[in-house]
Amino acid sequence: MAAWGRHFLLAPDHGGEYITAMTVGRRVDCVVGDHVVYRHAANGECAIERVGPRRNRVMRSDAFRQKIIAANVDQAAVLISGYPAFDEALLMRLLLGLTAEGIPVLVLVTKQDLTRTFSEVQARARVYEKLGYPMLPISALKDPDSLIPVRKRLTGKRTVLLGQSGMGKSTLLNALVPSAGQQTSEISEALASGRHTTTFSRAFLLDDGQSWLIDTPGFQQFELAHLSHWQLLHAMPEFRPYLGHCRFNDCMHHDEPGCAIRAAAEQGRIDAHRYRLFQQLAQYD
Ligand SMILES: Nc1nc2c(ncn2[C@@H]2O[C@H](COP(=O)(O)OP(=O)(O)O)[C@@H](O)[C@H]2O)c(=O)[nH]1
Ligand SMILES: [Mg+2]
Ligand SMILES: [Zn+2]
Repeated sequence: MAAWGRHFLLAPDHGGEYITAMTVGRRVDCVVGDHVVYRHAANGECAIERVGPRRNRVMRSDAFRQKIIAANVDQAAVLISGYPAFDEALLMRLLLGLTAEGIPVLVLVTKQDLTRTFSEVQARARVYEKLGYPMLPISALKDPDSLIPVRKRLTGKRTVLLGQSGMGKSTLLNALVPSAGQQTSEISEALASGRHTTTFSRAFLLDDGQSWLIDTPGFQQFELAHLSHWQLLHAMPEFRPYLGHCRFNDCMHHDEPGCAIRAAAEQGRIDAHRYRLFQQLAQYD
């Protein structure tokens, strides 16, 4: 249910109160959404012994380490706003990471009440909607009714909330789970035992009793060192029809002659800005 360093909050299968547990040893590593096996240790604490298989992972990585943010989710809600302006390269990396894991994405365009900046970001979000990422406009601060379609999308699912800092994630969470703030301070007390908490992930049950929202720390980076060039290419929905149609089998879709993807971008069949951003981020490989 919640993860703070090596401390975790577990919801036992048999029901009842949540319990706190720790991982011991370097080999056990778990995240919100995991299924785990735990045992009661002699000192009265609980220790996590094993982590079950994961059907998917929300994950970022650089050359040195991988960071799994959550596992076993049904979908991700990605927040973008016009003010502060969202970073489209970051959005793309997020969607690539999620799409590569087979996690469906819902794009929430926030702060609809800020009309001028909203219309700019919505125009850009329509590009993503055409690619198959459903988009909903919201104003968590000013218009509670805008959240009705969001609640519908969340029903019965485990949804991880993701977004760069400032997009309105906390505001949305507090609107959907009024007790979130209080629950968060309680859990940080229980898990951090007096230490100053900074970031942790936590799952909240919505009032309907059947939908889960996983809150995650905001971020300004989302690297994908764990994905191959092939995986990145296949996570771009608009590239798929053109893959295999380039002149050279080993085309990197950069400046090779006869590249079907570049031609599609030049002719406006693929969004040129996304093509350019892909060029930049695929340099990792
Ligand atoms: N006008 C407006 N401001 C919002 C809305 N949602 C969030 N904000 C503001 O945007 C800022 C960042 O919001 P916050 O929820 O803390 O973002 P987070 O960093 O993603 O958790 C705060 O000043 C919020 O009051 C909204 O729907 N409309
Ligand atoms: Mg926040
Ligand atoms: Zn090519």
